[in-house]
Amino acid sequence: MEERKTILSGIQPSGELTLGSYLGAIKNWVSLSKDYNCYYCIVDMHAITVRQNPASLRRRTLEQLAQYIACGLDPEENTIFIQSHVSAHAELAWVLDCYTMFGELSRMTQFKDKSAKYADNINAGLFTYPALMAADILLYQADLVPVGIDQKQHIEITRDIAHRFNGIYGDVFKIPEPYIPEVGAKIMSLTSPENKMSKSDKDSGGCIYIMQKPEDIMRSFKRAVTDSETCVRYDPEKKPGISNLMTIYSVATGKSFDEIEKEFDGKGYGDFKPAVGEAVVEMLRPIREEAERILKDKAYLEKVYRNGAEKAAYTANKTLRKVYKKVGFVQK
Ligand code: ATP
Ligand code: LTN
Repeated sequence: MEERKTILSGIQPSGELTLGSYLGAIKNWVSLSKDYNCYYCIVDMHAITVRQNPASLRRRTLEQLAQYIACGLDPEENTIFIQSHVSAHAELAWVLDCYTMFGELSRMTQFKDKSAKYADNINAGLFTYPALMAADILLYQADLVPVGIDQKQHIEITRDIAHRFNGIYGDVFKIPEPYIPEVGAKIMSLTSPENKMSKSDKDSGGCIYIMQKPEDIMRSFKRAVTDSETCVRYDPEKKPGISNLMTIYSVATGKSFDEIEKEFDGKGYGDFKPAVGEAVVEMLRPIREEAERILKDKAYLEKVYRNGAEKAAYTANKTLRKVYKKVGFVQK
């Protein structure tokens, strides 16, 4: 039998999971989880590149774990773990730091954005963030990394680091590919559709959270920014707000843009906006209810993250040992 390909992805517990991260990443994680050998982590070490409140970080990490499972990731079938529980991530990140160039890190758009946003805390971790992310991916010899389009540059630098390392020491790392959805790779803010929907957005109306109450979701969709026309037509340049709502509706219902244009032909935004809201409410309802249920069972969550860390560490340590040997560290 051909060996199953490996998938790895992660999300920072730096805020509540959004509709953007669900449609851009987690939805693909779930569909890939049936056919691949999957590792999904909560990257708490990445989260501290921005100052976090310790109690909130701890709470959100467990909530995010419950939400992963509620979205449909079965912990028996997938390895679900917390990044800081597998020390190989920090260890490989240090080695990779020494094979990552200052110049290439300076070109990362996420670093430029975050250092502008958190100008009083431009720490070294924020700068070397991509080397830790490369370690996350390369430790598991991942073939595919399902993410939204904003993470493509980070997968590219991971590939460059891996090529550089392999070029010196032989085939140590598998070269990973990004796996980006055709529709939903970049969900935009509902209030400023020229910006990505982001959990750290200060304007909470622009963002939908997967645990949000139905009435709040409906309110945000009803208030979504559109344009001065009245027709539902896909044109991201001229109609960014409506095109974003069409994208959301398309992924939530499985309908194509053509079908959506026909469905709302002759109807105005007053019909379309609540229809998108309802589709999202129905898509998220079972996830929210299941996550609330799972979150009450702390013993179960603990079992999941302990098992996950044990399984992940087994694979990660194999790669780490190989790397240590290749670079010339004396074996224990
Ligand atoms: P932050 O505001 O802290 O930058 P974020 O809301 O952008 O966070 P991340 O935790 O960086 O979310 O992203 C988690 C995953 O979801 C990544 O794979 C990312 O590409 C994807 N993702 C995040 N936001 C969106 C979005 N608006 N559209 C599509 N995919 C997204
Ligand atoms: N950089 C990503 C989070 C992240 C990640 C990873 C994604 C950290 N490690 C490994 C995929 C694979 C972000 O900011 N969303």
